[in-house]
Amino acid sequence: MIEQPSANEDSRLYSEEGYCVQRRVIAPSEIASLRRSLDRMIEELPEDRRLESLVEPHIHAADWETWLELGRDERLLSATGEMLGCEELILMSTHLIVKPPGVGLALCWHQDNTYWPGVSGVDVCTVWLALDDSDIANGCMKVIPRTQDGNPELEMIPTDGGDLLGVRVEVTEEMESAAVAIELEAGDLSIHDSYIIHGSDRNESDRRRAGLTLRYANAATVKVDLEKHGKPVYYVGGCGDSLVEGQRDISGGGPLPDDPGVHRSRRFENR
Ligand SMILES: O=C(O)CCC(=O)C(=O)O
Repeated sequence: MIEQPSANEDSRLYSEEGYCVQRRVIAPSEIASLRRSLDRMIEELPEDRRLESLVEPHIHAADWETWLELGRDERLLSATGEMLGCEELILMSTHLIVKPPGVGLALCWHQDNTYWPGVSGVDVCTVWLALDDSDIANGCMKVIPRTQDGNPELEMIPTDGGDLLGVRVEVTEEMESAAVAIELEAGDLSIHDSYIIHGSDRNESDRRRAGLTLRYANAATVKVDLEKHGKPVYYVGGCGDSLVEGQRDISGGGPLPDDPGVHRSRRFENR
């Protein structure tokens, strides 16, 4: 289990090691409410539907506003802005990764940035917010520190199946032995660089493991081709200088739009 670093160490950890952890960011009552929303979502799905890939709840959930509102939450934005060293942020996507007890799938070692068509730029990170306690037994995320160095784009190799993503990157035993398990309590979050190698094991425990990923980028340095991206990009924080035509401006806490925007992603499709 990793120790809580002091607040002013987070940026150094993020820029050197490629990740950081922040504890008790979202209050237990708010987590309980998000969990209720998730549970309602799950109740609506066919019983045999896998839960590891509930994509874009901020677009597809019946109460999408809840998840979009979270995407522009000041606590998440200030933590993210600090790590990326910027004031203007866009939210590119969200993804609920729910590993049911006993059967939750593994995610093989992979990078994030290489998955996202239409995203150009390196100042991109993922906030991983724990909705359930997440630990080694129920398949918490693991990262291999410093593998983001130089933003390498590693080859994606097809897996034999039985995992969530169906692809992996090559990792030596030595690299794997340096992996850090990111154990979080519900309400804690981690932030990882989009090039760091990360993954997670199956959930062999009798406890669910649910986390929400939010993919943020520096609006000033990262360009997103909306056509290729296939879903809305939300401008969530900043003075507006880098707001691009086609992005949806929800910065500043005003009312959310009436609908989540035009998108081609199918409801809770597999990633
Ligand atoms: O939830 C996990 O186990 C892994 C998360 C992940 O791969 C990601 O955030 O890209």
